[in-house]
Amino acid sequence: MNLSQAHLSVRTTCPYCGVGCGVKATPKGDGTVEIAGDAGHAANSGKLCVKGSALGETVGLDGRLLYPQLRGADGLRRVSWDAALDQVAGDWQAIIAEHGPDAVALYVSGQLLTEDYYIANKLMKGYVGSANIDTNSRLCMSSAVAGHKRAFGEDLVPVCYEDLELADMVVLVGSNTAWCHPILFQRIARAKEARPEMKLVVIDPRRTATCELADLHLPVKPGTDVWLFNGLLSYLARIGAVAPDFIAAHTRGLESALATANVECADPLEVAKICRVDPAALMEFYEAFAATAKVITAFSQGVNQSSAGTDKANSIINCHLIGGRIGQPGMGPFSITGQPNAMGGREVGGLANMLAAHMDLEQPAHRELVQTFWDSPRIADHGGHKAVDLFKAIEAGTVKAVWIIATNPVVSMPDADQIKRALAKCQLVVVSDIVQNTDTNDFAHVLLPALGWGEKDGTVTNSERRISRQRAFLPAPGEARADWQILCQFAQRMGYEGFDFDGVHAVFDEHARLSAHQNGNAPGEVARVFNIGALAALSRNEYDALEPVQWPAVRLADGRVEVSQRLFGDGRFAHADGKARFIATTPRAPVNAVCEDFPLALNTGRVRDQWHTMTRTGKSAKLADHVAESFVDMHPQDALLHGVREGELARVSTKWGAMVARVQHGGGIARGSVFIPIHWSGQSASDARVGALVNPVVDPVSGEPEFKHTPVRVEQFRVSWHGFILSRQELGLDAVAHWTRIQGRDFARYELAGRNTIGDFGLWARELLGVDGEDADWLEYEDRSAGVYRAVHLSEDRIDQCVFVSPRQDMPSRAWLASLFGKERLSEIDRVGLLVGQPVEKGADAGPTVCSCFGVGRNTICEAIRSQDLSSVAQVTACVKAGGNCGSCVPEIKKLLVETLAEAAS
Ligand SMILES: Nc1nc2c(c(=O)[nH]1)N[C@H]1C(S)=C(S)[C@@H](COP(=O)(O)OP(=O)(O)OC[C@H]3O[C@@H](n4cnc5c(=O)[nH]c(N)nc54)[C@H](O)[C@@H]3O)O[C@H]1N2
Ligand SMILES: Nc1nc2c(c(=O)[nH]1)N[C@H]1C(S)=C(S)[C@@H](COP(=O)(O)OP(=O)(O)OC[C@H]3O[C@@H](n4cnc5c(=O)[nH]c(N)nc54)[C@H](O)[C@@H]3O)O[C@H]1N2
Ligand code: SF4
Ligand SMILES: [Mo]
Repeated sequence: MNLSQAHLSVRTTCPYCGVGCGVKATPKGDGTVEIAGDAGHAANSGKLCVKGSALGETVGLDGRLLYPQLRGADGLRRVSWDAALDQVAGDWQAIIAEHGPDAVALYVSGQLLTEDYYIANKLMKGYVGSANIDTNSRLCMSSAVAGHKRAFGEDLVPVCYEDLELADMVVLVGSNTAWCHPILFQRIARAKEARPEMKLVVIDPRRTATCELADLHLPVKPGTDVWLFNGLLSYLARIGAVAPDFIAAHTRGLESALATANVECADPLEVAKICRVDPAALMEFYEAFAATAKVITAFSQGVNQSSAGTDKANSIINCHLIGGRIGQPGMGPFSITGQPNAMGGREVGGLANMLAAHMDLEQPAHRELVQTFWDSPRIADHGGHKAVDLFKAIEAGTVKAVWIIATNPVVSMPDADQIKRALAKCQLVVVSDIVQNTDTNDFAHVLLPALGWGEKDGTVTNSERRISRQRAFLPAPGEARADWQILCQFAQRMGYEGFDFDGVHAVFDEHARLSAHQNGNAPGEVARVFNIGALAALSRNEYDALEPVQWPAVRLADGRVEVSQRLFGDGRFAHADGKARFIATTPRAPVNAVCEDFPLALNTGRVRDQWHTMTRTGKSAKLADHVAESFVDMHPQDALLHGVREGELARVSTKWGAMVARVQHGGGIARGSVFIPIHWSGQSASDARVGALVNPVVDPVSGEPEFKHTPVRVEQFRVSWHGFILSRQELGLDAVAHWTRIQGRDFARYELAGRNTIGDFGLWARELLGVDGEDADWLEYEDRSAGVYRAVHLSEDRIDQCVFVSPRQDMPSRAWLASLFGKERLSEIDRVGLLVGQPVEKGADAGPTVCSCFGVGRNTICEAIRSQDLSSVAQVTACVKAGGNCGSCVPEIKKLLVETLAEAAS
């Protein structure tokens, strides 16, 4: 980008979830970037959720990894790209020469662009000659992929987003859509508003924000989905809600699937008991499904991340096949993808058990096709290690070098302490990332700086198979390079030909050509539905101007381009005989059952405003407040039983690891389970990395880990004091028993808890805050006998730092204190407030953030509801703005309305 381009809007794609919203980014002269939704993008028509809206706050260069670094005896030191890549290539060559190609591995990510991913896969499978390339999509979508392949013969998502709006019933299974795919959720919400008879069913053990809109919520016992859908299959067959012609012409295997379903699931009462749901509610679901032609069953991690994940997916697909609810507008099974390019990764064959362009490693004809196209010296002929096995092989020493790209496995893998052990033992760990400090980077021998969102160019594919461009609008910082480029430069050092591309468009071109290469039914060809031949041979300019387009995008013999919005409309599936398969799915419980020592089931997942390990969203103050700290959500009775109290810290442990989190009664969880979010790492908290607790059990077909079910124990985490600090300077808090760091607008906030006795508060506080000199402007209040202490460090009448300590949990409002950091000088009233420990002015405490876009707190909303008699979300928005931008907080405002009105009525 050159300077004259500043101030021009660039149309690009959001780097977070698989909805794949179009974004308009406008770099301003002062280094900031203005972000808006792209009204021309079919996924979002101009809307963005709160994470997308906050993208501008995450593109700054603080904390970025900007130069290649090598680890020596005295830590990391900066080196040239040549030195870094020579080192990696030299080591890989030596290891491959001595131990063979399976002794090296890539571990990559659904957050890579398709072009990066294509190169990584080509490098490993065609040149190194090993399929030891796996990706964090193994943790995410691999059960859906395996389910699709079993049912359809190819990894194909049959529907498009519009189908959610055309459906008469949407079933969301194991998906907290309101928080994790907010723009899709809003599309459903608007459709339902226009047609209130449209039915929304949510199947999730928790009562999530998604349930606020649901007509029916089935809070299933964790892990019982196969029983539920086998029960539905059995019911549909029994009452004759089937499509005999469709079944006969287009499917196989119903008999055995049905026989299997009937073994345990023929009696809905029995199913209700096993799934622990109200039998009447279950029947309501079954009857509505049977009575509705246009049904979409959308599923996500509550389905995939299970030791029965692939069977869960197929048990859902079975129910669509039996009634022919597939291939037509408004109907079908719909695996919602998580990461921005989960789909693109699947297109290039980024998993250890796939080839490229939807071809199979096990099939000699497929291997030959790909190898000939690449003109590569070799081709991997057996599957590589899937993620969990890969890190086991690293610990065992059979894999001696791993290159980790755009993922943070020390946080996100199950049994995450095992990942630490593996990396600590590994001969060569290379990490390509965009930030300097991550839990994984701590183990890197070589750190390589990658270009991030806004700096790099390429394509991503969203949940509805729509390919969109990510475009650069910022200059490359430091010496960072694009991931595909780094890999190509490495490949050339390895002596491989086939990596000489004169731009990212050329990589895309090769990928598009391969998708169409010998793709047909003639002898010697391999038919695949994935075909983007129409996008081959784009010039650099055409590629830059590429509009979002769904695949397949096929160039017909007469030159016309045919794009398919949805698949299977003609009843033809991708198995050789053209028929879909019913899969017999025998239900089974999660592998590790709760027991006396670990009596609760740990469920893990996401919160609304953070993205995974927070390396990017963690930089935004706007996103920090909604959920500031890790928590363990549990039922009040379970809390009582285990001796922990709401608001206090608890130690949560499993056979694999332990962490500390604050107890919360969100009101949405049944007895027997607890829920902990996945976002906190060693960078953001002393001990809140939940991956360390998760059992490394995987689905036998897909290899996807059972992230949603690990037996745990919850017990009191005894502390002698609680506290928090707001500070304009970053602090090191290793001496404190428990801490969490939260990004503020002009400061960092630290929540603390200590197990020690503080002798001299003043001394302790000055040391912790790094305040020296007697003449520092320092206000303090101390009540020794009560153990209460507060101090404020001012510089030139502006608040610089403050610290509060108390033996009790209830302390002054952080929102109020945060507001003081925005003031150029503190008033007398502010100072008095600081010393008494609460705001003196009415309304000064907005409460915890509900609406992140406008920074509206809970107190403000509830006060407005009470004082102005508000009764709808629209009125709340009109009054205090909350909910008026991205709408992600609407489910929570609804909940506050109900609660506040109920309070007022009582
Ligand atoms: N805000 C935010 N959005 C994101 C992400 C993020 O980090 N933050 N990440 C993105 C990614 S990569 C992904 S994969 C998606 C994930 O999107 P989702 O799958 O919607 O999110 P999760 O919170 O992982 O889990 C979904 C739900 O599964 C439920 N569940 C647990 N066990 C079971 C079960 O046995 N059966 C059923 N039916 N449900 C169960 C959980 O209670 C949870 O509410 O989100 C994407 N979007
Ligand atoms: N307990 C539990 N664990 C889970 C899950 C769960 O539900 N429960 N969900 C799983 C799922 S679905 C997923 S998708 C994973 C996600 O887990 P991860 O992939 O480990 O999480 P991220 O924080 O997204 O990691 C992305 C990394 O890439 C870096 N990065 C960003 N952009 C670029 C780039 O352009 N190039 C390069 N080279 N690096 C970049 C970021 O700084 C960050 O370090 O977590 C999985 N882990
Ligand atoms: S829904 Fe939000 S996070 Fe997902 S792509 Fe759209 S703006 Fe980005
Ligand atoms: Mo994911």
